[in-house]
Amino acid sequence: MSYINLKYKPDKNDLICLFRVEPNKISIKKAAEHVAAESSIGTWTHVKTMKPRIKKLGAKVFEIKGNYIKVAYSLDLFEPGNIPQILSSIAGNIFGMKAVNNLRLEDINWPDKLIKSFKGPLYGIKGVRKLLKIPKRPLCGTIIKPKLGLNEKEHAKIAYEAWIGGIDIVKDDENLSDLRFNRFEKRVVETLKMRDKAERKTGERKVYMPNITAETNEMLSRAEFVREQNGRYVMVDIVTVGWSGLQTLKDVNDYLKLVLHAHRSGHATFTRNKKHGVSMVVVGDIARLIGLDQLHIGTIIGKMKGVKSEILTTQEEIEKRIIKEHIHSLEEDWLHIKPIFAVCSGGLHPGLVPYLVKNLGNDIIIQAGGGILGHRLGTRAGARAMRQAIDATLNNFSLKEYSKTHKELKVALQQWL
Ligand code: CAP
Ligand code: MG
Repeated sequence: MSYINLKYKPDKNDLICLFRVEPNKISIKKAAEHVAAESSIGTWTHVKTMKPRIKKLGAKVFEIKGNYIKVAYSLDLFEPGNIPQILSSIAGNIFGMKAVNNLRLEDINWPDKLIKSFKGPLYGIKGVRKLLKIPKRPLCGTIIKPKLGLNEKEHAKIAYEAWIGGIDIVKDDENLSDLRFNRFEKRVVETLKMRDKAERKTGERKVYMPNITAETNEMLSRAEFVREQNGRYVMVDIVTVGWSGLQTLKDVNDYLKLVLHAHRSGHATFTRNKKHGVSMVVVGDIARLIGLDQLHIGTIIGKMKGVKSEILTTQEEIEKRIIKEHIHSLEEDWLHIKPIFAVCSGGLHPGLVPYLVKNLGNDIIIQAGGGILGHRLGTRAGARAMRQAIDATLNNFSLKEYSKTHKELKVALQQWL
C-alpha cells in the first residue's frame, strides 16, 4: 500500500500535520511515506494481518514542497479528548526513525470534531482582564528571586514590595515547590496574606501564582489548598507535569475555577532545534485545547533563544480565533476555544517594554524577575519602573523623555540599557 496521494483533497474531518523532513539517503517521497505509515497504521514491512478496510485508515501524504510535507489523518485514528494518544500517533515513534536525519512537527490543523472534544480555557484573555479589572494595558508580573533558598516570610515580603510598587502578578519560579526551607502551604498562606494587604493599600487587584507542579494527585490537592485559601491562580510546569496530568488538573479545575498559568520549563529540549522536534506553535495548540489560560511564548529580545517568526506565529495561534496559513504553519478555526494570554518572560526589564508592545501588542503579560528585583533602588522601585515604562509606552512617550520625571525608570534605563 502507498501512503502517498498527491491528488488527495483532505476531508473536513481529517487532522492535518505539517512536517519538515530531512530524509536519510532516500527520496523525500520515501521518507514521507515512512512518516505517514509509522504515525498511523503502518510499520517497516507489509504485514499479513493487514485488511482492506484498515488500509483506508492509512495517513495520506497529500503535499510535498521542498522539505515540507502535509499529511492527512482520518478522525478514526484518534480518541477524542485524549492528547497523549493523539501525540503518540503524530508526534511519537516517527522522531526516532532511521529513515530521516531530522524531522520536525511544525503545526497541526485540528478537525472540528476533535476541537469540540476539548473545553479550552476557563478564563483566557478576556476572563483574566475582567478578573484583574485591567481592560487594555499589558499585564506586568515578577518572579520571586533567588529562585530557591528564601523562606516563606522572605518570599511573601518580596511579593508585597512588588505589588505595592505596581506589579499585577507575582509568581513562584518554575522549580519552587514544597521544599525544606520553603513549605508550599505556609508559603501560600503567608503570600496571600500579603496580597490582601497590598490590595487594600493600592486598591488594585493583585495576583499570586503558587507553583503546584508535583505528582498528579499531590498537584490536585495543592490546587484545592490554594482555592481554600482564597487564591485565584496557580502555575504549573506543563512539560514536566505531562499532558495527562495536565488534563486531569483541567478537569478538576472546572470546579476549583482557578486561572491556570502554563510555564513551559523544558520545552526547549524539543522546540529549540528548528530541524528536529516539535514547534512551540504545536505546544500552543495543545495548551489552548487542554485549557490553560496563560502560556509563556518567548520575548524575541530577552535571554532565551526564540525565533521572531515562530514567537509571532505562536502568539497568533493562541490569541486569535481564525488563523491564516503561513509559510510554516497551517490555518485554523478555534471555534469555542477561548484565546489564551501570551506571557513574555526571560531577561526582561523596563527598558524593553516599548519593543515588546511594538512587536507583540498589548495582549501580553510582561514578566521580569531580575529586571525588577535587580533594580538598584530595590524591589518596590523596580516594580514602579516597570509600570512607568508601560504607562510611557501606552501614552506614546519615549522612555528617555518619561524618565526625566520618573526616577525609578531613569535608574532602570541607566542600569540595563
Ligand atoms: C525568568 C524566569 C522564567 C523564564 C522562562 C527564569 O526570570 O523566571 O522561568 O523566563 O523562560 O527563571 O529564567 P528573569 P520562557 O526575568 O530573571 O530572566 O519564558 O522562555 O519559557
Ligand atoms: Mg523562572
